[in-house]
Amino acid sequence: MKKILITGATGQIGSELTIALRENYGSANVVAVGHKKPASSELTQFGPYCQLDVRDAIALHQLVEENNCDTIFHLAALLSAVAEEKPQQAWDINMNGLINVLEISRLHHCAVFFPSSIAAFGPGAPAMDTPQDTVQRPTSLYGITKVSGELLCDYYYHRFAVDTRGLRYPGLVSSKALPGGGTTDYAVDIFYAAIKTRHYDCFLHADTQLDMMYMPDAINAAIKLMTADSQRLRHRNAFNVTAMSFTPQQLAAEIQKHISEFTISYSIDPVRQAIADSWPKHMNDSAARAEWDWQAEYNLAAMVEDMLAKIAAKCGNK
Ligand code: AKB
Repeated sequence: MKKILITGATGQIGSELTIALRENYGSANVVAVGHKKPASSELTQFGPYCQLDVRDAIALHQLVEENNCDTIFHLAALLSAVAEEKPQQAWDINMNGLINVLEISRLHHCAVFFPSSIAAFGPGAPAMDTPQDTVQRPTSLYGITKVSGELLCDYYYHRFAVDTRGLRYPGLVSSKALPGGGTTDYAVDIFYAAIKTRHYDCFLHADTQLDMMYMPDAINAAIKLMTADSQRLRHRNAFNVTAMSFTPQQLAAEIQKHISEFTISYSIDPVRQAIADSWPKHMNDSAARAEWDWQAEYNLAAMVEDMLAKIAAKCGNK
């Protein structure tokens, strides 16, 4: 990776991955792309930033050509809950954005990173120890775009030799950018509530178990996969990766070890609950471990400790 373009750079993964890539590959060599003006100057101050819509194939093409990019991290997408509100728009952004990136990569010989998700599985897949290769019949629109994206990336690899690689991320917990419109967002919101009001009203049931990962591990996984020896990759796209698996009740209990007065209540959002109930509780990520030595650093306790310190500092509550 010498010259990198990253779409969705203002999003939850993008805002941290851009910084990490700039640290590793040089600020001038990472072109950040977002559909809006970034909330903080961090993305624009230290390297190139371009505002464009990933559905604009001509503008995207021009940018890749002008910058002579050899790698694209394509993160721009609508997440699960918002995709249920706007299914047509989600299909348009998630699928047309991806095919634009793949076409440009075919023409310019770029490698492509595509983040899939636990959402690529549906109720027919085993919820525990979900295998790398199993039935994928997702019931959410977001999940349908993710499984279609996995297949499209496989197609571009087999048909046109585009070096596509991807991960099935679990819910991601991060201290920087807020997630927007996801089903696993509760696992971030809860920290702000714990710091600010000592109470959180959760939109998922107390015992809804889902796979999760702390953002430093998610960033590390993306870079590690993109720099892995291609000879070892049997799966390439859509590797299951996980770090921990917990319920809202278990997360709240871990937070209470640090903030004893913290309380949690539950007001269920039926749309997000139905989505969560259709997803794996715990994926098997042995293929990622075997093919590119994937290993998470953060477990629940380490993640909670770090998140509380970072969110407290962010909220001026040091
Ligand atoms: C979402 O909740 O939509 C995402 C995901 C699990 O892909 N965080």
